[in-house]
Amino acid sequence: MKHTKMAGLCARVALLMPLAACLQGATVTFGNLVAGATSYGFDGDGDTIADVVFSTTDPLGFNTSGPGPFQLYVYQAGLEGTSLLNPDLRVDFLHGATGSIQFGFAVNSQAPGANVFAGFQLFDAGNNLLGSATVLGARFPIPPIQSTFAEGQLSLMFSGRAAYGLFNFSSSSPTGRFFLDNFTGTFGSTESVPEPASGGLLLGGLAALYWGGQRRANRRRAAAVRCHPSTTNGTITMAGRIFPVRATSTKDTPKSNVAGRRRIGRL
Ligand SMILES: [Ca+2]
Ligand SMILES: [Ca+2]
Repeated sequence: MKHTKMAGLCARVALLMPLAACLQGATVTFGNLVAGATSYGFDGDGDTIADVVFSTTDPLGFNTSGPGPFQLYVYQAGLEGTSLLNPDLRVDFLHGATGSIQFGFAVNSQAPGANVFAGFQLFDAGNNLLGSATVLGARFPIPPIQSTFAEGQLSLMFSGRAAYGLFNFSSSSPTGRFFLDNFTGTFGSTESVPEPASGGLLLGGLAALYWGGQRRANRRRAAAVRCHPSTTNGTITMAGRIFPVRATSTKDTPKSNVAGRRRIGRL
């Protein structure tokens, strides 16, 4: 029986372990971006040191006005900047990034085309290219309308540890602007607890729950053993305390048993 319960717990741990790993990613939403700033820092672990830093060479800096509410992949307010440069934006990872990067983007073009896109390149600390991707912007159905501006979602899986990334956005508008939002990845410092420790804590917590339950069950069994009726003097003894037996009719028996169980439960 115990083995069966432990097997059940192990199965639950196995189900929860991937969840713990997933929690180590982070999504940057630029909610506190300051208009006019030329850089934006994301502090994933709360130690006041930015772990992911976005920067532009545009002296006018970023904007926060955004493309409006009718977009699928970009929400007010993301990070807005000029798309007239190449690169338009750079991101640096203080602790490196691993696995994959994903983000939503839009540009101020209403008509999709070959010159409406987002391009992204990732490099390691030795300036070696780890991966790159380009996604054309499109307008998606958002019933009863569709995206106001061409947009898309770029996903890039890669091996190694990325040190920085370069963005190049393109818009068909002469006042080219891009919007970036929901920049998602694993940035090293986003884990407040390292992965193995997370698993250990999870196992420890489940084990404590299991053994706590066993102790409570043992106490209840011990109390039940101490609970034995005296048939000669009309009393019942529970855990050393004596209670009078009021009635012996079959009608009262279930209620008395319930009361007895409630008392045992409070011991
Ligand atoms: Ca930090
Ligand atoms: Ca550009």
